[in-house]
Amino acid sequence: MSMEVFLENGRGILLAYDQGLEHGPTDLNERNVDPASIMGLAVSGRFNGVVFQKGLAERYYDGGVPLILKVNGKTNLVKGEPLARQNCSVKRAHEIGAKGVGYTIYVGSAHESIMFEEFGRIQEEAHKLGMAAIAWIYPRGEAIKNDTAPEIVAYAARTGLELGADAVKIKYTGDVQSFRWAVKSAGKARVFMSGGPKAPSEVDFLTQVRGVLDAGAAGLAVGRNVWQNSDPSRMARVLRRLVIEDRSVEEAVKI
Ligand code: FBP
Repeated sequence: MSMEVFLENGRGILLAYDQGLEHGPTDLNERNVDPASIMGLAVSGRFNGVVFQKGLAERYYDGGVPLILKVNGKTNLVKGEPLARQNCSVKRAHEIGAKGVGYTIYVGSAHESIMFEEFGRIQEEAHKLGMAAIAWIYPRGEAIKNDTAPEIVAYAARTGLELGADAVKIKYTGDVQSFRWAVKSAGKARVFMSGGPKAPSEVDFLTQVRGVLDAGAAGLAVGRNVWQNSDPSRMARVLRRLVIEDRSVEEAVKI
């Protein structure tokens, strides 16, 4: 299944908003705690897709941009080896209007085989319905000492390709050269950078994004670095200039 619906000039910026489940409302403020504000931002900021869990999608998705329905997730209250099981069927995601499903796989976890099995089934069901299957691939658990080490990130990317993901969402290694190997390892699976906590400065974040693009990635799936920004709409415009229009950081911020 193609990712084309989420791409413009071969690039895409996806607005992620499942942190209320993954981290709790401590990530949110008076404004962005309202999912309707994020749906509005996705449309006005011309994002290439928005990522919701089922509960938000059913109540707030308005069809303004393509939807990726996240079909698994967990809170950060659970300790030990990470496992996130499926919580929404692919059929339901399709009924809600999703063009893709998202699923997190914690590679390296003692429970990775359960997530491999679930993702395998979800990918087949999604493709039958003409939807993309996007894997958030996060190396995590006792066995993982450094989840951004180049060989670990490349392994994560490759795992997504091996399991049939149309796109993989992985963390940046911190330098273009090593991330290029991760992108190569992902083969025909498109690579999206995972945003992470709000960066110390806007330029730090944008420089990371420029790095992943220069390494051959398709774009990014980002949440906190956009909707925690003091001016999310401006950040959306800057990101479009950087990612879709392929400008330098210096040019992109001149708005
Ligand atoms: P951010 O840009 O806010 O990091 O969002 C990307 C994302 O993958 C979300 O979809 C997810 O909620 C979160 O990161 C998971 O973060 P982690 O598991 O690293 O705490």
